[in-house]
Amino acid sequence: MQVEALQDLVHKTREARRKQTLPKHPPHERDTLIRKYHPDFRESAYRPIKFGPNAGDLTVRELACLLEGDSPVPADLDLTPAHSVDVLVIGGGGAGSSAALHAHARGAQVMLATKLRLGDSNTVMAQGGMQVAIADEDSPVQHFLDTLKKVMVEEGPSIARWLLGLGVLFDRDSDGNLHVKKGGGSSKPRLLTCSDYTGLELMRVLKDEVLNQKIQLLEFSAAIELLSDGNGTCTGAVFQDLDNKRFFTIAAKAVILATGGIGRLHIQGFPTSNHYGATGDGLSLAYRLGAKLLQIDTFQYHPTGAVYPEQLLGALVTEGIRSEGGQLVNGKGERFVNELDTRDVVSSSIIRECEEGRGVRTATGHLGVWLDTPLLDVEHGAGTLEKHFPAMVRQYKRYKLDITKDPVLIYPTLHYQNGGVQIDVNGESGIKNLFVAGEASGGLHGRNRLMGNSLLDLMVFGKRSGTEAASRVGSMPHGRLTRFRAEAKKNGRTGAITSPMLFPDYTRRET
Ligand code: MEZ
Repeated sequence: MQVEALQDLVHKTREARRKQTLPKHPPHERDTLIRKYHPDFRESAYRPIKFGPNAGDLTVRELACLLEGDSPVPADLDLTPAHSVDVLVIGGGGAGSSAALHAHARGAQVMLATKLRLGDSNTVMAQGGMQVAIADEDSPVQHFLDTLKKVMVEEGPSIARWLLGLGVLFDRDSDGNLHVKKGGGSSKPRLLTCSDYTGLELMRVLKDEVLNQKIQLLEFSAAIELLSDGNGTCTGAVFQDLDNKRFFTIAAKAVILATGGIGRLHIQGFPTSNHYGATGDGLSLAYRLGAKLLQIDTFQYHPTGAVYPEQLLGALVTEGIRSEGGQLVNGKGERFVNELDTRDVVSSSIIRECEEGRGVRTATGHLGVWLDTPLLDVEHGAGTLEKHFPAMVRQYKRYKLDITKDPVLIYPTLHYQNGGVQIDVNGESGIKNLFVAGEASGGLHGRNRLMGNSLLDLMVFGKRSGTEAASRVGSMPHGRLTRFRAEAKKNGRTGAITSPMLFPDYTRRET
């Protein structure tokens, strides 16, 4: 049956559902649910890493292969640097731009090199907002209780002031004050938003500022190996020019990895909300240099990824819609979870509904449940959805679907890598002069990141790593290739798989 024909039950049950309140899951039920349905608990998807700093740790098979992968750099490459800089930033998203701007502001000579174009990143895909404790009834302490790391929440308000000064157009209330919304799993409203274009607006402004400050920029230059002095200090990186495929090196007194997430590895076959370049490159690079990774067994599956139309498979349907009252409805027209429970609970509940036969199947075989979007206009007045979520309305309009009139079909989508490279309070990894900021770093959010904390994380740790990296002014030793290749060889892993992956493999295969 066509998806449109199955929507009827959502319209028919709306009035009865409006009065219904569903409690959040108590802790013991939550654990049972997650263990049974959350993809992080599918044992067959995991295996131990064979060698390197995390030898023996479990991670998903897709990532384990890349961490053990061989370097694509020819062993006899001439390492004479094409450029020598104080601070080399690898990655052109929010974390990289923030790091470059702060290092530049402290007088460092900065170069920002990125695989795609400046701004192509998961930052621009972040729709729902940035958590900052600025409301009267809120405080960084309260934010900390909802989160994990102290420096991140404490620096939120000053980061918001910095962004406002640069020109970010955050939403305001009718008195002109900054408007804050409440996100799922948060005890107070503290999401700063730019309707549902928050990350795009942040990136617009950061990108302008990187260009205004004339920070040296290398686009379409993919980092494929980090260099060291042979004694545990990072000294630069090897790149591949994606136009002519040539290798070249950049020597640096400090390197900041801001290479983003991992969604395009399509772990366990999941679709993703991530941008095309999100192939976890920074993890392989840092690992080969000896940096320890943290919590690489846990990933965030955002509850509401688009299922239909197929062209949007995996695209984010912002949590903001649930924060404003959008309800999740199964194929029988029933609600089945408190929509603002934590993301792991909501995603596990959706997967349960689908596995137990209460999902909705599209003509091409994809399963999902409904997100009752028209309910927002019913509850808050006609035009609410269009006014608060213009990006979402437009995303579907391109396919002739009107989400103000009809619900949308959704299923969890691979959204965020909870783990990553272990860093200290200034963003430095276990390798001297190698900093990591944003999604490539790990340990800040535990196993269940709150909505809106990633935009804050990348701004705060972009700033901290940029500031600290700019202070590393020691003499610059000549770079060497890592010894990881020898270790890979010892473990029989030469040549078959090279990493980083750089781009997802969407080669059409015969079935
Ligand atoms: O931080 C996020 O993941 C976020 C804001 C997502 C969203 O639903 O919009």
